[in-house]
Amino acid sequence: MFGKLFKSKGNESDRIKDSENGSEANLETRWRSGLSRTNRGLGSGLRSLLSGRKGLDAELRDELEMLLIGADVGIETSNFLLDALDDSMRSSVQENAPIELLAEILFELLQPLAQPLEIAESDKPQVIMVVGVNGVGKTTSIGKMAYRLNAQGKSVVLAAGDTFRAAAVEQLQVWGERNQIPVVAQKPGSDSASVIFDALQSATNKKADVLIADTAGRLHNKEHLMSELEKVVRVQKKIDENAPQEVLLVLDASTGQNALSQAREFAKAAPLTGLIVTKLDGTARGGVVISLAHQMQLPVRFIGLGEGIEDLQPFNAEAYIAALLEDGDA
Ligand SMILES: Nc1nc2c(ncn2[C@@H]2O[C@H](COP(=O)(O)OP(=O)(O)OP(=O)(O)O)[C@@H](O)[C@H]2O)c(=O)[nH]1
Ligand SMILES: [Mg+2]
Repeated sequence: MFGKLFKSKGNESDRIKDSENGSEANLETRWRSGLSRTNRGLGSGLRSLLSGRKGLDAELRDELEMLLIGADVGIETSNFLLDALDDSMRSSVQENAPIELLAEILFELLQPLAQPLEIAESDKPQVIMVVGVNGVGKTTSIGKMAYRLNAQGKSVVLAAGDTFRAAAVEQLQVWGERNQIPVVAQKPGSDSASVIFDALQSATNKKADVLIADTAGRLHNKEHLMSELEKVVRVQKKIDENAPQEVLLVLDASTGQNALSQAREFAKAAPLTGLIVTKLDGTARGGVVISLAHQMQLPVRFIGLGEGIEDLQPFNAEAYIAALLEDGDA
Protein backbone atom coordinates (compact mmCIF):
# COMPACT_ATOMS: atom_id res chain seq x y z
CA MET A 1 0.00 0.00 0.00
CA PHE A 2 2.74 2.43 0.90
CA GLY A 3 4.80 1.51 -2.13
CA LYS A 4 2.29 3.40 -4.21
CA LEU A 5 2.21 6.26 -1.79
CA PHE A 6 5.94 6.79 -2.06
CA LYS A 7 6.08 6.60 -5.82
CA SER A 8 3.07 8.63 -6.86
CA LYS A 9 1.33 11.25 -4.88
CA GLY A 10 -1.68 11.35 -7.14
CA ASN A 11 -4.24 9.43 -5.11
CA GLU A 12 -3.42 10.40 -1.59
CA SER A 13 -6.12 12.97 -1.20
CA ASP A 14 -8.72 10.25 -1.82
CA ARG A 15 -7.32 8.18 0.96
CA ILE A 16 -7.00 10.97 3.47
CA LYS A 17 -10.34 12.38 2.52
CA ASP A 18 -11.92 14.46 5.23
CA SER A 19 -15.60 14.00 4.56
CA GLU A 20 -16.66 16.48 7.24
CA ASN A 21 -14.76 19.46 5.94
CA GLY A 22 -14.89 18.53 2.29
CA SER A 23 -11.60 20.37 1.76
CA GLU A 24 -9.70 17.26 0.81
CA ALA A 25 -7.45 19.04 -1.66
CA ASN A 26 -6.00 21.08 1.18
CA LEU A 27 -5.83 18.26 3.60
CA GLU A 28 -2.76 16.58 2.19
CA THR A 29 -0.95 19.92 2.17
CA ARG A 30 -2.06 20.58 5.72
CA TRP A 31 -0.58 17.30 7.00
CA ARG A 32 2.53 17.72 4.99
CA SER A 33 3.27 21.26 6.04
CA GLY A 34 2.26 20.46 9.63
CA LEU A 35 4.79 17.67 9.84
CA SER A 36 7.46 19.27 7.67
CA ARG A 37 9.93 19.83 10.50
CA THR A 38 9.74 16.19 11.62
CA ASN A 39 9.96 15.07 8.01
CA ARG A 40 13.12 17.10 7.44
CA GLY A 41 14.76 15.56 10.48
CA LEU A 42 13.41 12.05 10.90
CA GLY A 43 11.93 11.28 7.49
CA SER A 44 14.83 12.36 5.33
CA GLY A 45 17.36 10.81 7.72
CA LEU A 46 15.57 7.45 7.65
CA ARG A 47 15.26 7.54 3.89
CA SER A 48 18.94 8.13 3.31
CA LEU A 49 20.14 5.65 5.94
CA LEU A 50 17.83 2.86 4.77
CA SER A 51 18.24 3.31 1.06
CA GLY A 52 19.50 0.11 -0.62
CA ARG A 53 19.94 -1.81 2.65
CA LYS A 54 19.08 -5.49 3.04
CA GLY A 55 19.28 -5.77 6.82
CA LEU A 56 20.31 -3.84 9.90
CA ASP A 57 23.89 -4.20 11.12
CA ALA A 58 24.86 -2.84 14.54
CA GLU A 59 26.19 0.44 13.19
CA LEU A 60 23.15 1.18 11.06
CA ARG A 61 20.89 0.23 13.92
CA ASP A 62 22.64 2.71 16.21
CA GLU A 63 22.30 5.49 13.67
CA LEU A 64 18.62 4.75 13.13
CA GLU A 65 18.03 4.62 16.86
CA MET A 66 19.64 8.04 17.32
CA LEU A 67 17.39 9.49 14.65
CA LEU A 68 14.24 7.98 16.12
CA ILE A 69 15.08 9.07 19.64
CA GLY A 70 15.88 12.57 18.36
CA ALA A 71 12.35 12.79 16.97
CA ASP A 72 11.00 11.61 20.34
CA VAL A 73 9.98 8.12 19.38
CA GLY A 74 11.51 7.03 22.71
CA ILE A 75 13.99 4.22 23.39
CA GLU A 76 11.53 1.39 23.97
CA THR A 77 9.42 2.17 20.94
CA SER A 78 12.49 2.74 18.75
CA ASN A 79 13.78 -0.70 19.66
CA PHE A 80 10.41 -2.24 18.97
CA LEU A 81 10.33 -0.62 15.52
CA LEU A 82 13.89 -1.57 14.64
CA ASP A 83 13.36 -5.21 15.67
CA ALA A 84 10.25 -5.35 13.53
CA LEU A 85 12.02 -3.66 10.62
CA ASP A 86 14.98 -6.04 10.81
CA ASP A 87 12.63 -9.05 10.72
CA SER A 88 10.65 -7.61 7.90
CA MET A 89 13.74 -6.71 5.81
CA ARG A 90 15.13 -10.22 6.20
CA SER A 91 11.86 -11.92 5.30
CA SER A 92 10.64 -9.59 2.57
CA VAL A 93 10.28 -11.68 -0.56
CA GLN A 94 9.25 -8.84 -2.82
CA GLU A 95 12.32 -6.81 -1.97
CA ASN A 96 10.28 -3.80 -0.96
CA ALA A 97 12.28 -0.71 -0.10
CA PRO A 98 13.05 -0.72 3.64
CA ILE A 99 11.34 2.63 4.10
CA GLU A 100 8.14 1.10 2.72
CA LEU A 101 8.47 -1.82 5.12
CA LEU A 102 8.85 0.66 7.97
CA ALA A 103 5.76 2.52 6.80
CA GLU A 104 3.81 -0.77 6.92
CA ILE A 105 5.01 -1.47 10.46
CA LEU A 106 4.01 2.02 11.56
CA PHE A 107 0.63 1.64 9.92
CA GLU A 108 -0.08 -1.55 11.83
CA LEU A 109 0.85 0.20 15.05
CA LEU A 110 -1.01 3.46 14.45
CA GLN A 111 -4.10 2.45 12.54
CA PRO A 112 -5.91 0.91 15.55
CA LEU A 113 -5.67 4.27 17.33
CA ALA A 114 -7.19 6.27 14.52
CA GLN A 115 -10.65 6.25 16.06
CA PRO A 116 -12.46 9.48 15.31
CA LEU A 117 -14.63 11.21 17.84
CA GLU A 118 -18.18 9.98 17.45
CA ILE A 119 -21.13 11.72 18.99
CA ALA A 120 -23.89 9.30 19.96
CA GLU A 121 -27.39 10.37 19.00
CA SER A 122 -28.90 8.99 22.20
CA ASP A 123 -28.20 10.24 25.69
CA LYS A 124 -27.96 13.97 24.92
CA PRO A 125 -25.93 15.95 25.64
CA GLN A 126 -22.76 13.97 25.22
CA VAL A 127 -20.15 15.52 27.48
CA ILE A 128 -16.58 15.97 26.29
CA MET A 129 -14.22 16.97 29.08
CA VAL A 130 -10.85 18.35 28.08
CA VAL A 131 -7.89 18.00 30.44
CA GLY A 132 -4.15 18.49 30.40
CA VAL A 133 -1.19 20.40 31.81
CA ASN A 134 -0.80 24.18 31.35
CA GLY A 135 -0.58 25.68 27.93
CA VAL A 136 -0.86 22.49 25.87
CA GLY A 137 -3.72 23.81 23.75
CA LYS A 138 -6.88 22.71 25.60
CA THR A 139 -8.96 25.85 25.09
CA THR A 140 -7.85 26.31 21.49
CA SER A 141 -8.62 22.67 20.69
CA ILE A 142 -12.09 23.10 22.24
CA GLY A 143 -12.75 26.08 19.96
CA LYS A 144 -11.63 24.11 16.93
CA MET A 145 -13.61 21.02 17.96
CA ALA A 146 -16.74 23.13 18.44
CA TYR A 147 -16.21 24.48 14.94
CA ARG A 148 -16.03 20.97 13.48
CA LEU A 149 -19.08 19.75 15.39
CA ASN A 150 -21.03 22.84 14.37
CA ALA A 151 -20.14 22.15 10.75
CA GLN A 152 -21.59 18.65 11.20
CA GLY A 153 -24.86 20.22 12.33
CA LYS A 154 -24.45 19.44 16.05
CA SER A 155 -25.58 21.94 18.65
CA VAL A 156 -22.75 22.65 21.06
CA VAL A 157 -22.53 24.32 24.47
CA LEU A 158 -19.20 25.21 26.10
CA ALA A 159 -18.47 25.15 29.85
CA ALA A 160 -15.82 27.52 31.18
CA GLY A 161 -14.49 25.05 33.73
CA ASP A 162 -11.12 26.81 33.94
CA THR A 163 -12.04 29.19 36.74
CA PHE A 164 -8.47 30.00 37.76
CA ARG A 165 -8.03 33.09 35.61
CA ALA A 166 -10.46 35.67 34.22
CA ALA A 167 -8.54 35.49 30.95
CA ALA A 168 -9.35 31.78 30.65
CA VAL A 169 -13.09 32.47 30.75
CA GLU A 170 -12.72 35.31 28.26
CA GLN A 171 -10.66 33.14 25.91
CA LEU A 172 -13.44 30.52 25.83
CA GLN A 173 -16.06 33.23 25.34
CA VAL A 174 -14.20 34.47 22.26
CA TRP A 175 -14.40 30.94 20.83
CA GLY A 176 -18.10 30.89 21.74
CA GLU A 177 -18.69 34.10 19.78
CA ARG A 178 -16.63 32.90 16.85
CA ASN A 179 -18.71 29.73 16.64
CA GLN A 180 -21.94 31.46 17.73
CA ILE A 181 -22.58 28.99 20.51
CA PRO A 182 -23.43 29.51 24.20
CA VAL A 183 -20.74 29.50 26.89
CA VAL A 184 -21.73 28.76 30.48
CA ALA A 185 -19.42 30.57 32.90
CA GLN A 186 -19.23 31.85 36.46
CA LYS A 187 -16.97 34.32 38.19
CA PRO A 188 -13.24 33.51 38.13
CA GLY A 189 -12.34 31.73 41.34
CA SER A 190 -15.60 29.81 41.56
CA ASP A 191 -15.69 26.04 41.84
CA SER A 192 -14.92 24.32 38.55
CA ALA A 193 -17.17 21.34 39.35
CA SER A 194 -20.09 23.69 39.99
CA VAL A 195 -19.61 25.51 36.64
CA ILE A 196 -19.54 22.22 34.77
CA PHE A 197 -22.58 20.96 36.72
CA ASP A 198 -24.54 24.14 35.78
CA ALA A 199 -23.41 23.86 32.19
CA LEU A 200 -24.57 20.24 31.98
CA GLN A 201 -27.95 21.21 33.37
CA SER A 202 -28.22 24.08 30.89
CA ALA A 203 -27.13 21.93 27.93
CA THR A 204 -29.67 19.28 28.99
CA ASN A 205 -32.46 21.88 29.12
CA LYS A 206 -31.44 23.22 25.71
CA LYS A 207 -31.40 19.64 24.36
CA ALA A 208 -27.93 20.34 23.02
CA ASP A 209 -26.07 17.52 21.28
CA VAL A 210 -22.71 18.17 22.90
CA LEU A 211 -21.27 19.90 25.94
CA ILE A 212 -17.54 20.56 25.84
CA ALA A 213 -16.01 21.39 29.20
CA ASP A 214 -12.75 23.29 29.51
CA THR A 215 -10.64 22.72 32.63
CA ALA A 216 -7.69 24.54 34.14
CA GLY A 217 -4.22 23.40 33.20
CA ARG A 218 -2.79 21.35 36.02
CA LEU A 219 0.48 19.66 36.75
CA HIS A 220 0.03 15.93 36.65
CA ASN A 221 2.15 15.51 39.78
CA LYS A 222 0.05 17.84 41.97
CA GLU A 223 -2.26 15.56 43.88
CA HIS A 224 -4.90 18.06 45.03
CA LEU A 225 -5.39 19.34 41.49
CA MET A 226 -5.78 15.84 40.20
CA SER A 227 -8.40 15.07 42.84
CA GLU A 228 -10.30 18.20 41.79
CA LEU A 229 -10.58 16.51 38.41
CA GLU A 230 -12.13 13.47 40.05
CA LYS A 231 -14.73 15.76 41.63
CA VAL A 232 -15.55 17.34 38.27
CA VAL A 233 -16.23 13.86 36.89
CA ARG A 234 -18.27 12.88 39.96
CA VAL A 235 -20.71 15.81 39.94
CA GLN A 236 -21.67 15.21 36.34
CA LYS A 237 -22.95 11.77 37.30
CA LYS A 238 -25.64 13.37 39.47
CA ILE A 239 -27.26 14.51 36.25
CA ASP A 240 -26.21 11.74 33.88
CA GLU A 241 -24.55 8.61 35.16
CA ASN A 242 -22.85 8.10 31.80
CA ALA A 243 -21.27 11.56 31.75
CA PRO A 244 -18.63 12.47 30.78
CA GLN A 245 -18.80 10.31 27.68
CA GLU A 246 -15.40 11.52 26.55
CA VAL A 247 -12.41 12.66 28.57
CA LEU A 248 -9.75 13.90 26.18
CA LEU A 249 -6.21 14.50 27.34
CA VAL A 250 -4.39 17.20 25.39
CA LEU A 251 -0.66 16.65 24.91
CA ASP A 252 1.77 19.11 23.36
CA ALA A 253 3.90 17.19 20.84
CA SER A 254 6.91 19.36 21.58
CA THR A 255 7.10 18.27 25.24
CA GLY A 256 8.58 14.98 24.10
CA GLN A 257 8.69 11.94 26.32
CA ASN A 258 7.16 13.84 29.24
CA ALA A 259 3.88 13.44 27.34
CA LEU A 260 3.96 9.77 28.34
CA SER A 261 4.17 10.48 32.06
CA GLN A 262 1.41 13.07 31.71
CA ALA A 263 -0.77 10.46 30.03
CA ARG A 264 -0.09 7.89 32.75
CA GLU A 265 -0.85 10.31 35.62
CA PHE A 266 -3.99 11.80 34.10
CA ALA A 267 -5.27 8.30 33.37
CA LYS A 268 -5.22 7.65 37.12
CA ALA A 269 -7.40 10.69 37.93
CA ALA A 270 -9.90 10.63 35.08
CA PRO A 271 -11.33 7.96 32.78
CA LEU A 272 -9.44 9.03 29.66
CA THR A 273 -11.10 8.01 26.40
CA GLY A 274 -8.64 9.58 24.00
CA LEU A 275 -5.88 11.99 23.18
CA ILE A 276 -5.48 15.22 21.28
CA VAL A 277 -1.87 15.78 20.26
CA THR A 278 -1.27 19.46 19.49
CA LYS A 279 1.48 21.61 17.99
CA LEU A 280 2.86 18.99 15.65
CA ASP A 281 3.53 21.87 13.29
CA GLY A 282 5.97 23.60 15.58
CA THR A 283 8.26 20.69 16.31
CA ALA A 284 10.74 18.25 14.84
CA ARG A 285 9.69 15.79 17.53
CA GLY A 286 6.49 14.60 15.89
CA GLY A 287 7.56 11.01 16.47
CA VAL A 288 6.04 11.23 19.95
CA VAL A 289 2.74 10.10 18.43
CA ILE A 290 4.36 6.75 17.61
CA SER A 291 5.64 6.36 21.11
CA LEU A 292 2.21 7.25 22.56
CA ALA A 293 0.60 4.69 20.28
CA HIS A 294 3.02 1.99 21.32
CA GLN A 295 2.92 2.69 25.06
CA MET A 296 -0.55 4.05 25.82
CA GLN A 297 -2.99 2.40 23.42
CA LEU A 298 -5.40 5.32 23.78
CA PRO A 299 -7.31 6.42 20.69
CA VAL A 300 -5.89 9.57 19.12
CA ARG A 301 -8.98 11.64 18.38
CA PHE A 302 -7.33 14.72 16.90
CA ILE A 303 -4.00 16.15 15.86
CA GLY A 304 -3.22 19.88 16.03
CA LEU A 305 -1.38 20.99 12.91
CA GLY A 306 -1.46 24.75 13.42
CA GLU A 307 -3.22 27.65 15.08
CA GLY A 308 -6.00 28.11 12.51
CA ILE A 309 -9.57 27.02 13.19
CA GLU A 310 -9.32 24.19 10.64
CA ASP A 311 -5.96 22.99 11.87
CA LEU A 312 -7.39 20.38 14.21
CA GLN A 313 -7.70 17.20 12.17
CA PRO A 314 -8.98 13.73 13.03
CA PHE A 315 -5.96 11.48 13.31
CA ASN A 316 -5.31 9.68 10.06
CA ALA A 317 -2.57 7.06 10.33
CA GLU A 318 -1.86 6.95 6.62
CA ALA A 319 -1.66 10.71 6.23
CA TYR A 320 0.57 10.97 9.28
CA ILE A 321 2.99 8.28 8.07
CA ALA A 322 3.13 9.70 4.56
CA ALA A 323 3.79 13.22 5.87
CA LEU A 324 6.43 11.84 8.21
CA LEU A 325 8.38 9.65 5.81
CA GLU A 326 7.84 10.83 2.27
CA ASP A 327 10.42 12.70 0.32
CA GLY A 328 9.31 16.28 0.99
CA ASP A 329 11.25 17.62 -1.99
CA ALA A 330 9.98 15.16 -4.56
N1 LIG B 1 1.24 25.97 16.38
C1 LIG B 1 0.25 25.51 17.12
N2 LIG B 1 -0.16 26.21 18.18
C2 LIG B 1 -1.17 25.72 18.92
C3 LIG B 1 -1.83 24.50 18.60
N3 LIG B 1 -2.79 24.29 19.53
C4 LIG B 1 -2.73 25.33 20.39
N4 LIG B 1 -1.77 26.20 20.02
C5 LIG B 1 -1.35 27.45 20.70
O1 LIG B 1 -0.90 27.15 22.01
C6 LIG B 1 -1.14 28.25 22.87
C7 LIG B 1 -1.83 27.77 24.15
O2 LIG B 1 -3.11 27.33 23.82
P1 LIG B 1 -4.32 27.27 24.85
O3 LIG B 1 -5.48 26.68 24.11
O4 LIG B 1 -4.53 28.57 25.51
O5 LIG B 1 -3.75 26.24 25.88
P2 LIG B 1 -4.44 25.73 27.24
O6 LIG B 1 -4.04 24.30 27.40
O7 LIG B 1 -5.88 26.03 27.24
O8 LIG B 1 -3.65 26.63 28.30
P3 LIG B 1 -4.04 26.86 29.86
O9 LIG B 1 -5.50 27.08 29.91
O10 LIG B 1 -3.25 28.07 30.23
O11 LIG B 1 -3.58 25.65 30.60
C8 LIG B 1 -1.96 29.24 22.06
O12 LIG B 1 -1.13 30.25 21.60
C9 LIG B 1 -2.50 28.40 20.91
O13 LIG B 1 -2.74 29.15 19.75
C10 LIG B 1 -1.36 23.76 17.45
O14 LIG B 1 -1.82 22.67 17.10
N5 LIG B 1 -0.34 24.32 16.75
MG1 LIG C 1 -7.04 27.04 28.59
